[in-house]
Amino acid sequence: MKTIIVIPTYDEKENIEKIINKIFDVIDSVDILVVDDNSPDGTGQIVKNMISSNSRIHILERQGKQGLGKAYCAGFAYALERDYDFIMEMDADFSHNPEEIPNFLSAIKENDLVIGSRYISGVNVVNWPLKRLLLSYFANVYTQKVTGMKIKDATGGFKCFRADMLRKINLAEVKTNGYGFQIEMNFRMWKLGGRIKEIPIIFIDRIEGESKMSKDIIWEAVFLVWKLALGIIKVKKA
Ligand SMILES: Nc1nc2c(ncn2[C@@H]2O[C@H](COP(=O)(O)OP(=O)(O)OP(=O)(O)O)[C@@H](O)[C@H]2O)c(=O)[nH]1
Ligand SMILES: [Mg+2]
Repeated sequence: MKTIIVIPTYDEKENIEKIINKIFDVIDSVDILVVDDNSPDGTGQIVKNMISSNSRIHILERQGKQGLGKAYCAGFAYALERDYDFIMEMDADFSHNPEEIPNFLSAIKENDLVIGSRYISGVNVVNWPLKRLLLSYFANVYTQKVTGMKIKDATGGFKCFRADMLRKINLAEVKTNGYGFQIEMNFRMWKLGGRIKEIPIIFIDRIEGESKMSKDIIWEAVFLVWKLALGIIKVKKA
């Protein structure tokens, strides 16, 4: 079974080499794909230097910052073309702990989507300002209420997809680009009848590099859940 971990990056020069090395310390039987949007800080070059001595590392370079959703869709298309069985998502900024990757790979054996959840047993978030935590927590309550999806953490980006299910989604139709992208992908998998499992993770706020969170990303997600719930965005059904 072949697994690839897709890591989108924009200006992650402080983190990218460390996170790749840490992932391989934990598990050496995976490939890593960095999707870099031509980061001005040279993140792409750091990855290319690493590729010269490790064939498990890959890079997809895009012309400029086009948002997280588009980066992920490009990364998924790359992985699906190359026949990986499992496709993981993960941030570059150490908010997602590589030590938890084996838990995803174990749970995906019997599921189609495994979601790392901050809100299964209490609130497992370290170092986030209260404002950011409340935003995330209530965004998830709101998403559950409006869409009816029983997912406690629908906005997180530490996930693993079974490629055969991901293939059923037309990636060109995926609309959302900010953190609503995660909600939209979960919704599409749910409507396809995918087996979805949440496993607990501990989320740690980034220590190095800068956040790309913005008001636009929040508003996009606020409207997205209604568009999904009301069928304004059409998704394939099982
Ligand atoms: N390729 C690409 N990667 C992006 C883009 N925006 C964010 N990323 C990456 O996506 C991951 C998540 O972005 P973050 O900035 O950490 O977003 P966040 O987790 O919501 O916010 P903070 O953790 O508070 O910074 C990181 O690895 C970013 O480098 C983008 O437009 N293109
Ligand atoms: Mg982050």
